[in-house]
Parts: sequence; C-alpha cells; structure tokens
Amino acid sequence: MAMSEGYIPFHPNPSKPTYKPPAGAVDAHCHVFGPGDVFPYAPERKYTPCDAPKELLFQRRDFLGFDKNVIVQASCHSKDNRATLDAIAASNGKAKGVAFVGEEITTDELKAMDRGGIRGVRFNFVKRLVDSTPRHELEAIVKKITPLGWHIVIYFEMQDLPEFEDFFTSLPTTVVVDHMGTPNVAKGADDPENQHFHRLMEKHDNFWVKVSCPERLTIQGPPYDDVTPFSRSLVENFPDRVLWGTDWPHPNMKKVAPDDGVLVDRIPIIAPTAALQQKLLVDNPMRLYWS
Ligand code: 0GY
Repeated sequence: MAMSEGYIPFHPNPSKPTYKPPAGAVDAHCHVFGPGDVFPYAPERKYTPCDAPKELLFQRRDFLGFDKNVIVQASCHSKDNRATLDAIAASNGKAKGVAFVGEEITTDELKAMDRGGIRGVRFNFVKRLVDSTPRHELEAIVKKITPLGWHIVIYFEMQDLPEFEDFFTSLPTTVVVDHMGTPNVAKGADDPENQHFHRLMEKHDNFWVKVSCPERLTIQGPPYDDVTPFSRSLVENFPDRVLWGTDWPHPNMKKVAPDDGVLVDRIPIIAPTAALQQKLLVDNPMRLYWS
C-alpha cells in the first residue's frame, strides 16, 4: 500500500543511546502498523503509514535498552485492534495496550481485550487525525470500560483544551494525557495556556501525562532543547504521574524522521535524578499497566 504523500518513514538506523534506562524500563507510547497485507489499514484513516510490524518494534525496544512496551492503537487502524492485540500476544508478557473502540463495543469484547492485555482506551480529539465522536458515544464507552479498571488516554491539541476540559475532568477513571497536552513551544512554558494545563494536573490527581514527542513539538529540531522546560517541569512536579514513550514509528511526521537514540538520550535531561528516572520509566508504567 502506498504511503501518504509527505509521510516520512521511521529512522532506518537510529543511534545507540548513551543513556542506559533502568532495568525493567517501559516505552509507554509506541505503535505497530500492519503489516498492511495481514492487518489492513482502516478505510476511514487520515494517513497511510509505512508498515511497522511487531518484530521491528521488539528489535528497537531491545536496541534502545528498554524491557517492555505499551502499544497504543493508532488512528490508521481505527477500531480494528488486531495488530495491537497480535503484538501483545507475541511479546512474552512484555507488552500491554491501549485500544480504540466505538460505543457498539460489547462487555464480552472488552473482557476479551482485557485478557489480551488491553488496559485502556484512547479518545482522540486531534481533528487532523480523526472525525469527532459525539460526547454521548464517548460517555457510553466510559460506562463500559470503568468496571474493568481501565484508564482513558486523551490526545488533544492544547488550544482546544477549553472546549473539552469539562468532559475530561468529569471522567471517573485515570486519565492519561498524550504528549504533554501538545503545548505551543513558541509561547514558552510560562505561557498561560501551558500554566492552565499544569493547574489542571494539580487539581485532578487522576490525571497523568506522557512527557513524550519533543520531535513533534520542537521548533529548533534535535536535540529538542526548546521542549525541555515543558517536560522537565512536569516530571519534577508530578513525578508519580508521568510516563515516557518513544512514539515509534513516529506516525505522520512530515519533515524529519527522529533518531530514537537521540530521544532516549533526552531522558536524563528531563528526569535528572535516578529516582525520577525509576518512577518515569519503571514504577509508574508498571503501576498503570502491569499491576
Ligand atoms: C501519536 C501521533 C500521531 C498519530 C496518532 O493515532 C494516530 O494516528 O497517534 C500524530 O499524528 O500526532 O503517536 O500520538
């Protein structure tokens, strides 16, 4: 299947990071794509990725010094979670997942997913990636997943937070915010929009955040120094509610394929002590996905 125009495939040979993650480290945000001839991409997708199969994900995990993965269902596979479930099943207990489902999902289907290693659902509000789902449909999903003890991953663009905030704060589960809430790096970490997001994290202790995707947020480019103030302040202020992920294979990047080794080498800069690194990479994801 042809890739979307302008889509950059993942880095063919990332550098070996200098930083060595602690034993049991979890890459808590990554994806598998296809392969498309086995797990076809969804007709309603907004982009067509290159295949990024589980074997390669596991190879990269080992190369980068990680032990486990959390595989997040990407929009190009929409509600067909088979590629994610297949990767989890093949991981020897070293992967869990986050699914994308519709309101029509049944409790039996959810229980089967739970047995397959799914621990949450993703609600995607990024308009360039998905058509919006009516609120009542999301609420129906919340009702069905809450008894399973699952959490909800939310992906939104920070300028849209006011539109969705009431809904987010009404959620009864743990809520995990993708990619730091996608702040506008040009405005700086003290910008009221970003500070508002910090207040939200302070007020609602069921909110967690992924300090991921400097490569999407940066203006300067690698090694992403301009994103550090955002990630570091979240790690230092909310050390028990942060997760880190590569975002491999970096879906939908338009300009540069990020070097995953460079991304891993940011970890000791955004989490400057061994204790913070242990929470970020091991204790927090283990608590959310493996306990
Ligand atoms: C990401 C990034 C993106 C895509 C998706 O579900 C998706 O297709 O997540 C993006 O284009 O920002 O990994 O969250």
